Amino acid sequence: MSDMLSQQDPAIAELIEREEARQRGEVNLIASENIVSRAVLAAQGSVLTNKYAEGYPGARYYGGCEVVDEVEEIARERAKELFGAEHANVQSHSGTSANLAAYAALLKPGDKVLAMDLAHGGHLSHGSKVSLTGKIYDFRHYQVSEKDERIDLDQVREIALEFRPKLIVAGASAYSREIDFPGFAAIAKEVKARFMVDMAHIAGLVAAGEHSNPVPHADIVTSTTHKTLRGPRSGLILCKEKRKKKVDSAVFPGGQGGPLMHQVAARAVCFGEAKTDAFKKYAHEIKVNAARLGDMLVDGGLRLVSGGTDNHLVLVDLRPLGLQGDVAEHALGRAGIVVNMNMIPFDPNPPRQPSGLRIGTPTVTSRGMGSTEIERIGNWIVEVLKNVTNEDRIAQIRGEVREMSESFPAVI
Ligand code: DSN
Repeated sequence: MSDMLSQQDPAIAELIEREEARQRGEVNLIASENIVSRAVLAAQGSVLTNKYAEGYPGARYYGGCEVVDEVEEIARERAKELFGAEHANVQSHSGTSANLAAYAALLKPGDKVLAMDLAHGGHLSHGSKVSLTGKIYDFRHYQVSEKDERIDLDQVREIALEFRPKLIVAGASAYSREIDFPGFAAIAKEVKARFMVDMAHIAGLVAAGEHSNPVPHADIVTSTTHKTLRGPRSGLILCKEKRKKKVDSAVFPGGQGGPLMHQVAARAVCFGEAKTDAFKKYAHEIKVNAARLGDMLVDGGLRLVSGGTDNHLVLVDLRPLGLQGDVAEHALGRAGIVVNMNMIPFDPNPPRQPSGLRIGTPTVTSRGMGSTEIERIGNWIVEVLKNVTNEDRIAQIRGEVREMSESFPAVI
């Protein structure tokens, strides 16, 4: 914490210090979170925040953009190289903003879209009724199969043949299996639909070659940059050169004003980091840690949706222990283990008392935790979930969690 902030605004400085201490002393297993490097933090906290730069490099609506033009050019080039894309738009403020822009570039209001059901692992911005996306476009949803809780491309094809969507969307926020992008692309081609992938959760795995890359198969790929990709909170859109104009104008002026140039710079830093061998090793370890943690939870009597994981997360069915997600999330929270309750496919319970937990390993992996720590975390989770009313034992575990967690860096 800078002395300047502490002197000028002690209330906010103290809250930032408290949040740092919380992150240092807890085990964070939120699948969509991560910790960024000091270099990413430095770019975000830079004077680039002062600059208005509506438009794109070389075609701005403000003077004084010669430096930020270079920043954005570097960010775009690095994103293109990292994912093998012809064009990158690095201005979307978030993943949902990126999705809104992608839809606007491909669709007209009222057009039909086929995407994954939120209750089966999809995302709000994939046409939920409570999202603007579900109000503007006519969404229908595919689910995972009841048999193995995986995406069933036969079901996707069947719905697509009957519904005749203009766009098919693949991508999820609570799905633990590899997604078959060529399989989706073939269905889209058959029904003459466009194909879009939202790779927000798995972007870091894709960058490192730990998940197949959707870019060669999709018309547009959207992402966030702050999940497994480990950059600043922001969005990203990748597309072919021929869609560049529509995508760029859907972002600005279509849906946003001035880009956040400090965030654009932080994205550039993140894309640079994602090319390194150290990042590739981290992305591999995320998967190793998730698989190991999943095994431990199964050994402890829990069930994993689809029986396991191919990526950074496991979706846990709590019903074998007779628990609901809200109770489990709160008990683990009291022990310093941060997770989020989640619906499981075909969940008989409501979203606020769902049957599942979503558990991910990006943050603990970034902090340097490996098999030894994952085993301790797995044991703690099982013990807490079997003793959700034993506050003495939960408090003891809280102490053990803090001691282990504080021995790892909270900023990398
Ligand atoms: N909220 C994010 C997640 O947790 O998956 C997606 O936007």
